[in-house]
Amino acid sequence: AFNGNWKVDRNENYDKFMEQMGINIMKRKLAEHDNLKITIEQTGDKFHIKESSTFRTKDIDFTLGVQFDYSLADGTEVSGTWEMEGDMLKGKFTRKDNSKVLTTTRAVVGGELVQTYNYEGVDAKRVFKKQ
Ligand code: MYR
Repeated sequence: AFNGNWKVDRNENYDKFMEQMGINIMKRKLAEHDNLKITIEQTGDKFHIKESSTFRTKDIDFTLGVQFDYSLADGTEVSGTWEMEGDMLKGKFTRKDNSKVLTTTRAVVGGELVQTYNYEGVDAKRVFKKQ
């Protein structure tokens, strides 16, 4: 269900979320319009993700339940896991710089890929359309 090419269509509360993450206003303005595209290829419990945005392109491989490292577009390093719960992917990542936790989910809702984010009490959402 997650497989395919997804392009960000809209954000909800993403600026506030990034502010809570400690990202400065100039980077937030750029990130709000980062034109993020992700390609998801799932094979069993293994995922290959191609991320492309105005900031960078990046390939990510992970296996459900297995911890991996990831750098956010601003350079913040996190480590954590994705797990599947029903039809929803649930991610829990810990920042390496301050040990605080970022949680995120992915689900396909009405043909759109909805990714939620939570950090220190602030929730946000990015909604992607299939290409
Ligand atoms: C992936 O599955 O795409 C890689 C792992 C994602 C880890 C968590 C992503 C959180 C991204 C938050 C970006 C907000 C910048 C402050």
